[in-house]
Amino acid sequence: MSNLILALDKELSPSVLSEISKYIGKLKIGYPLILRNFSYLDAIIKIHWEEVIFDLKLADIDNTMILIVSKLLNYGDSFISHSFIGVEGALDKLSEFLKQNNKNLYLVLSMSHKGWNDSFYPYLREVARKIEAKGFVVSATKLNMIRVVRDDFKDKIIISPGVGVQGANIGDAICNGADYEIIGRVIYDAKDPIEQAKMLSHMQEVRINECKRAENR
Ligand code: BMP
Repeated sequence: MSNLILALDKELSPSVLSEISKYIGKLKIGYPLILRNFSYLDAIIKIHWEEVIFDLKLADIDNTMILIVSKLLNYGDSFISHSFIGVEGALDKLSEFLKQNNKNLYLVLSMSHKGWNDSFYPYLREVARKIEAKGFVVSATKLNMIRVVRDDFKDKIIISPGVGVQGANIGDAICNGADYEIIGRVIYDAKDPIEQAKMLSHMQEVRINECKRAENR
């Protein structure tokens, strides 16, 4: 299985997704699909995924975030929240609630778009150190930030968006310390999404092997 996460922001048929899941084990679902309807969600989570991650990028008070994730507890394994909202009255209670329900939390530490300001990272790191998260979202378009976060958090999972349309090359985030690369449009907009998923997982493997060999030299 590849180190890829499919960002499904546009729908693909359950039968196509079932084929893709042979190459890509993790699925990230965001608002575009949640707002579609729950019967589609029902159909696609029946496919055997290693992990279904809800990308809600939560940023609210504890009570509201808990009410939101409660609606989706039966559909997924993990939830993404912003970290800038801070600990008390927000992430403390959310992380406690998810833990009680055997669900995981990922925190956003560095985003991929130009307007994101990484000079706030020291504050986000302080928040992240106080919360028991499974891992972090760190952009593949900023390999230096992946190295910084990996250095600060040795045992957390780093998931990394920005490959393809946003400019990052496949495999580079992993070579710099990420665990998974998140890919959306390059797959769901492809003429043949199954072939594309297969090809990308192969390309990622080749690149990871290349950088492992370079490391051992
Ligand atoms: P695409 O491969 O089509 O660019 O999609 C990237 C996915 O990762 C989208 O679902 C987007 O919402 C998400 N994402 C991102 O692009 N940048 C971030 O900093 C954080 C994200 O979650």
